[in-house]
Amino acid sequence: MLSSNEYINDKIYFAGSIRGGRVDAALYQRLICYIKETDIVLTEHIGKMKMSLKAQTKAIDTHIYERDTEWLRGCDMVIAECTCPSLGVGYELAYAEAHNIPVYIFYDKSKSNISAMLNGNSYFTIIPYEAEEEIYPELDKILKRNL
Ligand code: 6K6
Repeated sequence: MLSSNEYINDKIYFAGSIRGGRVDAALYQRLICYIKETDIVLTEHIGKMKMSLKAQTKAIDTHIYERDTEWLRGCDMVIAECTCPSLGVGYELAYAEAHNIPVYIFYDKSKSNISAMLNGNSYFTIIPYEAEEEIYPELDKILKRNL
């Protein structure tokens, strides 16, 4: 097993719905907290409970797009929670695929159906779950903890 100071931190791009709906924001926050125990989450803001969902100016959205796509190009993997459908997350997953970044997609199969455009694409690792507790051991495997 690697000791904590031997662990190589991965840069994780955590993707979750923002303007697609914030129903799972508290879950995103817990998952981000868990990943941060050993790794670096570039997108901590996804778990913020107080986030304005109002339309922004084109200039602000351009800044968000440019910063997020730069982070996507530079990350080690994308971990997405896709129970709440989001156009932005869908775009990010395709962007990551186009840049050969590994993508892991979680969704609660008792609450939603995953898009065929994700489920049908063998590039993506899709991890359906029914209870939140099932997610954490899967994250341990993805993050290569307990080697
Ligand atoms: C403030 C007010 C409204 O929006 C903001 C800030 N918005 C965003 N900040 C950072 N990343 C964003 C923002 N909006 C979308 N994203 C990216 O798209 C995130 O990385 C999410 O994974 C994804 C969510 O897309 P939508 O379509 O659900 O917003």
